[in-house]
Amino acid sequence: MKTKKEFRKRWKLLVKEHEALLAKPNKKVKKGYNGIYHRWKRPVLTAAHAPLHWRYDLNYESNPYLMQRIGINATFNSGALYIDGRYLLMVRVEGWDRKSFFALAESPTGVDQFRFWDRPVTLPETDDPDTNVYDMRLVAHEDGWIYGIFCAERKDPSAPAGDTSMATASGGIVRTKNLVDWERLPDFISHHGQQRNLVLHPEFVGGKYAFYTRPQDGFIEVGGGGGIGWALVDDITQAEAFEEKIIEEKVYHTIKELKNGQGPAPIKTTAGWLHLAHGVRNCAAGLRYVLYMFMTSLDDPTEVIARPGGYFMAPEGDERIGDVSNVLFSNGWICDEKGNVHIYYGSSDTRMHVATSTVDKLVDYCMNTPEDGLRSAASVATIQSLIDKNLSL
Ligand code: M1P
Repeated sequence: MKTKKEFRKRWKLLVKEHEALLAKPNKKVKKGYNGIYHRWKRPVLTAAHAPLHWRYDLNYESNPYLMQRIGINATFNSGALYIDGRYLLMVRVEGWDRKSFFALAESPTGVDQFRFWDRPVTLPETDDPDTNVYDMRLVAHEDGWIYGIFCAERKDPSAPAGDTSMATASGGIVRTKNLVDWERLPDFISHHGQQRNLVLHPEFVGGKYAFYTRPQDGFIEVGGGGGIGWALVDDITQAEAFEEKIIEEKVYHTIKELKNGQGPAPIKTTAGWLHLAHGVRNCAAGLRYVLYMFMTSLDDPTEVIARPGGYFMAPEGDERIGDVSNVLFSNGWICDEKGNVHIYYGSSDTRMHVATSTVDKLVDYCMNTPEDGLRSAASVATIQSLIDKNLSL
């Protein structure tokens, strides 16, 4: 048993270490800059950033050893929102118990000093309680509400006795005006399979709510379906998609061969909607998740107008290692009033990072990066034509 004095001493040390971590400044990585975006050196959030009072019972009588009673395993895949110069992340926090939940973290700079709000989000449930919730996209819709669209996972009721892995995924929807009080709406109803990657478009289209969907045959496999779909919904308080049109397909022998999914809601630019997405391929080492971009037309958001080939960002260095290794996933980015873009991405289902760029650069990247020619010979031809162009200078 520790004495009260030892207890206090250890607590002081914990607070000191935690504060030092939260105050660590971040640094732009300048070495190897590709002209498109800068990575930042430190993760912006890790499990260790979780507030101490979420984890420790601070009462000497009930916790004389000052043990951590509740553990946080990971902080990743965060939605993002920019309000009055404040950078907000809706973080997927995963506990030692494997349950994910949501918590807001805020920073004045967008690249460091992220601090969790005092309490995680108490998410209202539907009549069919969620087992696990994750990957919330935050969208300030033109209807005046801030929406949180996330994956609601439940045990598959049709699972045979003894099967403890079969699950279902649906699009959960909440909305708020103040980021504190959340109203849960019925889950998105799809007639085209499970939905683990649902995203709300920020504007009405033809007077309707528009969603990026991903119809999938099963919980993990998208199967014969898949691709980034588009669905219009009359009433978001009873969201039901009768039709889903695939606007961005998965393609053989590309970075999105196995599956793909819309990342955050797209950013509106004068040249079109900028999209960030993830693409997944399979290999002997398992699934590899990378980020890629594309653009759609302002007149018709279902028309893809730019398809830069290959990946935009792939796991590098420490990002490659984590609970689910070789994964980059993004469901949040922020465009400020000056056109600066903060891209928030999770690495290997473990921690959160930021990369920075600008709208102008990202549009240039999308419009002028050659498309994937889908064959080795086409890739070589693309390189040859760039060499020819350079040699003619
Ligand atoms: O584990 C990698 C990712 O797997 C899922 O993404 P997808 O549905 O595209 O396969 C999600 O669980 C995501 O959170 C996770 O990062």
